[in-house]
Amino acid sequence: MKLRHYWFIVCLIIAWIASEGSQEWNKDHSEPSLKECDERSLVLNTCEEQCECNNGKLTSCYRVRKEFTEMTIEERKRYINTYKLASVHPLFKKDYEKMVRFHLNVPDHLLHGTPTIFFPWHRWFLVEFENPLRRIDCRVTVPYWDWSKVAHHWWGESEIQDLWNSGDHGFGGNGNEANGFCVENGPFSKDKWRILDVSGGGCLKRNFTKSSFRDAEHVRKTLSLPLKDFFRFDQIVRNEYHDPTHARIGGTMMHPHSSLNAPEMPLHHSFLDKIWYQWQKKGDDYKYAYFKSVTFKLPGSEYYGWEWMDSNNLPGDVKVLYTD
Ligand SMILES: *[C@@H]1O[C@H](CO)[C@@H](O)[C@H](O)[C@H]1NC(C)=O
Ligand SMILES: [Cu+2]
Repeated sequence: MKLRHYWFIVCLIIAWIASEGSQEWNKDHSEPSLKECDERSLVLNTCEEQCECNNGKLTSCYRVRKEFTEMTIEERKRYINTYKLASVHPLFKKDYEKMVRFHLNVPDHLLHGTPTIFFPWHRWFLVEFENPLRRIDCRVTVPYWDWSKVAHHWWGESEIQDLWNSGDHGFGGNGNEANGFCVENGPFSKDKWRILDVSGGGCLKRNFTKSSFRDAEHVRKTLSLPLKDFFRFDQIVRNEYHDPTHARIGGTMMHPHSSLNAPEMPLHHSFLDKIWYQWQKKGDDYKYAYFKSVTFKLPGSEYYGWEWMDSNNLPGDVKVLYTD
């Protein structure tokens, strides 16, 4: 018996030395393979963040937000499935409900009626909303919907590219007037998905008003506004881009108390955030315009608006970029 124990311990020691040795060996051979990324080149990491190669390490990684209808079918399905999981699964639903409540608890006139918090509050919201989705699948970011590209036919549902397509890569179409404007097709149809009780419950509703949105030329002109016209810029985004989109989609998107529950809401606000991001890119004076003068915290958050001005360096070590 004793001898057997002795041999067992000897074997353990040999195994330990061998494993140490092989770890060393692995270390020696894995380092050069990391250095294979070209210095300063842009590389996607396993979470599909865009990183820079620095001394063989991936640093400065950005979440990449893309235009929904330009994403591959696979990416679109991934986003929708993750969103659905986040909004119904017991493990994640609490985070989702928290987000819906955030919106409920901020007076609408403060959030949308003045420049005071509109841009930074929604930028903060997008990251808060995106984080739980990324805990489910770290490749997921909140896409944006560029309605200006389809301004005169934004309500289309039949093309594979349409946001409102009824396939499992789309958001489903207009509501059915004969049935209280409930959406009856796609992944969010009334038999598959429900609005949270805190914001009214029931089916997702839409009641499209089929008139044009502002077009790409309009957005281009808005982006070309000079620094001194910040308030004009802000006003156009809120009054001519933000409000009409909620109103023309109608139904759940129409009312401040329910709109955060509409699956299309983050995509709409992601586009408005991109417009601010593009305007800010024109220079540091554009990037840091106005919000330093707002001295109270964003309602529902621990942050000041000015902490959300630089998408290269957001609170929580978050970096965001938008592709065109
Ligand atoms: C639905 O949309 C139509 C057309 O815009 C509008 O006239 C009507 O009032 C809306 N109905 C509801 C219940 O929102
Ligand atoms: Cu909104």
